[in-house]
Amino acid sequence: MNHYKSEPLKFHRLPKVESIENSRDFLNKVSTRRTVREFSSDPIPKEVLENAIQAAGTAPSGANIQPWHFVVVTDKETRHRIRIAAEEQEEQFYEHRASEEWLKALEPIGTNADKHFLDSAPCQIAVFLKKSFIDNNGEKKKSYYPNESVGLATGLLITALHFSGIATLTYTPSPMHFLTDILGRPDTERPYMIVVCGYPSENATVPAITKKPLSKIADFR
Ligand code: IYR
Repeated sequence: MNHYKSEPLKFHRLPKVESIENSRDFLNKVSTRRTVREFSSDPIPKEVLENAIQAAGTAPSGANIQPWHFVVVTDKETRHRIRIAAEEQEEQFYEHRASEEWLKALEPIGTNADKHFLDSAPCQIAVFLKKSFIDNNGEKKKSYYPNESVGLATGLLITALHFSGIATLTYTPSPMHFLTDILGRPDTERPYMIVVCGYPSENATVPAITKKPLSKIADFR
């Protein structure tokens, strides 16, 4: 039996001029995104978070399995528990696990084991990757291309938040299985990233770094 059910594509073809204009507008807008590490405690409107996560959920995924789950953590105690657990790992990382070469690469970013932003930022979105899932027949099935899929969704998430005026920090303590325990997620999921979000604190600074120009990241053949 063929289970492929199709429907008409809804696609609005833009006139060339509008297409170019939109591409330029988007580039200008997205170019102002910076990873922020100093946050004010001002809360984020709930609908902004809901819409951004729904935007993330539009990402393409292997066999449309949508192998992601987002836990939005605004509860102060839970955020603090995550900070304590993350800093424990980070101390190990900076003191023992990171190679000299890695520490050198992080120097221009100015990071260290102190993760105060996990307390100060009003929200942490914990992104989980579903290695497997239960299908409609109650059977356990594995996900396809979950890394690629969840990466795409997380990229959309930070872009949607940026577009909504929210600053983010894509944070990956390593290892981060502590998130599975603290947030009570099943072991069929792997913690993928913490997207720390909020408004930058007044006088927040960011590392003076630049993005590579087009000529260094692409060639046209
Ligand atoms: N997880 C550590 C180390 C770190 C690693 C990379 I790669 C970065 O781009 C930044 C930091 C930390 O967050 O401090």
